[in-house]
Amino acid sequence: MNPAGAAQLCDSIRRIGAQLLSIPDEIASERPGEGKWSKKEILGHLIDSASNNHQRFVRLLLQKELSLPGYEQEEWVRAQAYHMRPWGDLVALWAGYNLHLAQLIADVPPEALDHECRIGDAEPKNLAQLMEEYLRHLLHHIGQIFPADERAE
Ligand code: NI
Repeated sequence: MNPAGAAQLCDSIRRIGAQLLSIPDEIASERPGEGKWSKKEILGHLIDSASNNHQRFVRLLLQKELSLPGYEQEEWVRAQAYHMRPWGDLVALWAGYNLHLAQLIADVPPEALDHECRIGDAEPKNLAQLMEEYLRHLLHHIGQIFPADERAE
């Protein structure tokens, strides 16, 4: 990614962070249904994704081939009680972590992009794929936090 791409990614994260902060804490705590994540838990899941992918990205920068464990997403969210945290603290952690990852993604040397990682039992993926999937997954869950009907207002 070129420097302009990195700056754009950082801008997007700051903009999303500001939008997230406009959500009141009590709304962020609401669970839409039995067994469904609150917005706090969705953002917590994204923090878990950031921390796991941070490990993958840095390790894969330094090594051509790698095998790493997956993580149990539901259990991770439950174990860390994201639901009980102040919303502003979660947003700050999410934004700070992703500003760092955006820079890391932007600065990857091209020769590391085909370094391959096997995660759990899945087929190996290269660093370029893992980074793309990371960003797609992030946007998917941000879309859940801001459903289309709310964004249109
Ligand atoms: Ni997810």
